[in-house]
Amino acid sequence: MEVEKIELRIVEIPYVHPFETSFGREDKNQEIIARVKSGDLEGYGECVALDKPYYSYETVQTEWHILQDFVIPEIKGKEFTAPEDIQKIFKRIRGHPMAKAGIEEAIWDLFAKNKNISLSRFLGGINTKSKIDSGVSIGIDTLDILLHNINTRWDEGYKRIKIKIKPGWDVDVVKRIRKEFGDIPLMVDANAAYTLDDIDILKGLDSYSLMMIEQPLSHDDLYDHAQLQNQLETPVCLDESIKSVKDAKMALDLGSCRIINIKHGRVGGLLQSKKIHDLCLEKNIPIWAGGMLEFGVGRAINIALASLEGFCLPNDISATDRYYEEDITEPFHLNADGTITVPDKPGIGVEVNEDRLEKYTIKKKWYFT
Ligand code: OSB
Ligand code: MG
Repeated sequence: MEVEKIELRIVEIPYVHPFETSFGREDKNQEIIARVKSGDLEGYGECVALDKPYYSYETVQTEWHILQDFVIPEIKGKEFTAPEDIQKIFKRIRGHPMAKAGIEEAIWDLFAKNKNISLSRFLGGINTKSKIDSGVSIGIDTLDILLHNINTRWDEGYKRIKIKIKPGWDVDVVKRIRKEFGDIPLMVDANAAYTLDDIDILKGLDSYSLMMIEQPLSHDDLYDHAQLQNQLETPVCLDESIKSVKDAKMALDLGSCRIINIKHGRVGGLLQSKKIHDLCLEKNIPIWAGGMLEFGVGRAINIALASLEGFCLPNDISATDRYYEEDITEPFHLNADGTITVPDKPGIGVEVNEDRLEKYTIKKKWYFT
């Protein structure tokens, strides 16, 4: 297949509630939506970097630059026999996984639509699940609002609760949640806010039967995490630190974690995600899909990924109404059993609504027209 046209858009949608992590509080999200065309077919991808370089060095602006100036010119006129062919173009571009992922995923979508099968089936064949387990990630807030939010989400049926922590908002908060909600499946995510000097705090979390502690130490570290995991009963789960299959291998060999969170954007797309999935399945390492507060396109891609058999823990993939009042695709709903249904229509399996896409677009450009 030849990609005849590509469109990039920066789309901005306000959150239903501000979302606060250890790196800050935000009230809206910006994503790049990539659209690739071949004949009558359209494939969609979503670049998931935030607009500030706090979670990762990439931002919406760096994604645009990398795609426009280095990736898109290389795609022009190329014949693709499979989505994997894009890797040749990516090879000499160092880093920038989220930029790469958005365009790679649009090409996967295009191929799946061309084969008339869902992205889930295209990625995982017959072993894929028809529903994925849904968890919810709850931001930092006042204690009252936090407890209220947990109560609401638990009632809605989410299979596990994740709260964000940071120094000064950790052990006491967890203690209080255990007191109010008993033995619910609970985990914490520090987004790299601690160092080994905080070992006593991290050990303090150990007595609350948490499912895992996500990314307690530096975003680029594997070594200190290994020292930490050695001293904790609770599994460490790595998010920011795993940017490639190689990182996953090193982390597992070093004993830096016992669980891995896979984000399609963070690791450079679906091929890399699948490779990490395959590695973890072989080594019996539990994995789940992390989220970047995606819009409908990115969420659909995340759901397809999480339908692979190795994803055995609840994912950070919640219903659309937990993030946005209105989205660029039809909303995803939470089923009564705490799952989200994997679309079975071709490709990502949801439609992009042109009017709403236009409504929330703040910049757009077509290439090769
Ligand atoms: O660390 O998992 C994270 C959101 C933005 C950036 C980083 C993270 C998150 C979340 C939200 O936790 C997950 C979701 O999309 O529901
Ligand atoms: Mg995280």
